[in-house]
Amino acid sequence: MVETKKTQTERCTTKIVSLARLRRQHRLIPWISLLLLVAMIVPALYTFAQGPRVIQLTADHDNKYKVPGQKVPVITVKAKEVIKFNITGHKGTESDPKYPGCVHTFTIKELKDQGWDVCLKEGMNEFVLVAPSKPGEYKIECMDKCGKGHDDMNTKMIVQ
Ligand SMILES: [Cu+2]
Repeated sequence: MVETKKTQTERCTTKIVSLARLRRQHRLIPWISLLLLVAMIVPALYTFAQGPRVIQLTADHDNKYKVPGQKVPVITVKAKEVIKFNITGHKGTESDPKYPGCVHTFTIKELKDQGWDVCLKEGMNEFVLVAPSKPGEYKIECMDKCGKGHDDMNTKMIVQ
């Protein structure tokens, strides 16, 4: 009988101790939440501060789009990604009177109304575009009749 009572007391003490521990753990929850929140916000702020990803291209003399380090240029972007293009334009062999002042264009026919129709001038062209929301393959092409090779002046853009 005495032993049973002792065990009960022990059990009670254990319960109180674990309750106290639980309370201590509960007190930690807001701090853990805050820490998680900070861990989530900091990378987002960092990305925001860095600005959009920059993609470099050349629209060259020989009427080809070129990406440094790529033999067959392919641009890969994420759906709705904001991209900053730095495109160096070099005049081809002909000028198209339909595009005065442009040496080439940077056009996706089905996205013209979303700004994907840029006149490329001689020298550096910097502009920002938003990738389409629909994943798939898109064809970037030159609409400015720039001479020999113009009909094949295009490059693939993959939207993931
Ligand atoms: Cu062209």
